[in-house]
Amino acid sequence: MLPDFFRSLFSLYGFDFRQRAKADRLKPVLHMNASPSSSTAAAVAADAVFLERALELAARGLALTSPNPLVGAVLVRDGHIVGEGFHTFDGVRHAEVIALEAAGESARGATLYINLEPCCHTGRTGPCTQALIAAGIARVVAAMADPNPSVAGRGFKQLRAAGIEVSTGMRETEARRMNEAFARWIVSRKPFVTLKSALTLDGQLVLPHAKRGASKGTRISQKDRWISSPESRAEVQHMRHASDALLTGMGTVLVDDPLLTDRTGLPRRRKLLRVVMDSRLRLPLRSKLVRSADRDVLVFTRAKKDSPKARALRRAGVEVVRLAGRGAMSDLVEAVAELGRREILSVLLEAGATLNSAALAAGIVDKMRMFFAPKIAGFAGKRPGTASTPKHIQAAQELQNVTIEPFGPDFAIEGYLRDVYRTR
Ligand code: AOF
Ligand code: ZN
Repeated sequence: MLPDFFRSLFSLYGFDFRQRAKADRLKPVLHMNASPSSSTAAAVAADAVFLERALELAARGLALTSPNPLVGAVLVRDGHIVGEGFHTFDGVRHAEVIALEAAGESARGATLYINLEPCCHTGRTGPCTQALIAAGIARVVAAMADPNPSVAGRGFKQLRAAGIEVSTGMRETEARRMNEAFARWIVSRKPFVTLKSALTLDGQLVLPHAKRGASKGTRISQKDRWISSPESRAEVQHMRHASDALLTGMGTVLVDDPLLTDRTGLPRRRKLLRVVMDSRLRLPLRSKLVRSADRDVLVFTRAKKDSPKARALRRAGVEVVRLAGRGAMSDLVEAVAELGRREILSVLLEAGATLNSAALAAGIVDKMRMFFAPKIAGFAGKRPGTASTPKHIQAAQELQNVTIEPFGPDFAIEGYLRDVYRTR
């Protein structure tokens, strides 16, 4: 539950609270269609239930589909599910085809519920539109169009041309959110970057006693060093699980010595790539990152590739990539483009104020997620969590589609700096 204090505070400003409970999510759909005929209302309610199932199935592919999208499919005949499936990259087959194979002959006359437009091109597999037409599907309910330029509406067109009834748009917001990283990458070949930060209510990234040297003589437990609650930190683990790469800066590595791993214990197709912006190649060989490197640590630097330090890092299993070194912002643009070339669809930026502000100024950030803890750091004047002088002064950037979600005593504010679905 959101503490009452925050609820009243934010309702004052008219923020949306994201509804998580399934029942709550279905409510608007059911209400909107409650009249005129109850049979229409029942049909819309059934559509909502089966599309919900398709979205649930799609989500099971989390961390298993990249560089492909998350897709879940449900085939329904006479009100019963006759086949379903979800895509994983290693499984190759598309969700529609898995569902068709499960349904067999029962697919004839059935309705397909799916979160993404069926494809009409040949990639690693043949076009799903043709498979659906051949199987005699009568109707398709798809939450969203495929942002892939090879599909982009042509899948729907082919289905309609074959006499299949196509409805789109129901649950579009959730469906788009689920595949926003895919949408960014498939169009631009750049990864979707989420800037994540945990802050006190007075906007600090560091608590006073967590400052280096501040705890001299006193024993501060790890628990008291955290700004955010266990619930927020569990959500951050979930965000890491959903990401292909994590990006941080040398400052954070030197101060926190973080491991930066996905500790959800859930299966993933590729290891979470841990990436450090380290212009002077200061990454300590004894850091947790280096000691745990297993072809999953990548350092972007301006230092020479064959320096003794670079060679030592490589021997320790770290990949070192040299950047042109035209400045912090262009370094970031170059680094992110390189990650895109490596089929990294999503990057979680977990860094300090300096790298965060350079990333914002460089225009690489798509979404921000700020976890606010109801704590006051109370630094008088000095702001140890922030860069001493802002290096990248710029106009304020406004976030779009802002939502707020509670995590224990904390709340997370999420908002977008770019609409990845607006390509023109
Ligand atoms: C998927 N899984 O269930 C659906 C996809 O190279 P391919 O043949 O796997 O094609 C990948 C494209 O197919 C993908 O970019 C998307 O546009 C479309 N739909 N892809 O991986 C699926 N339905
Ligand atoms: Zn397909």
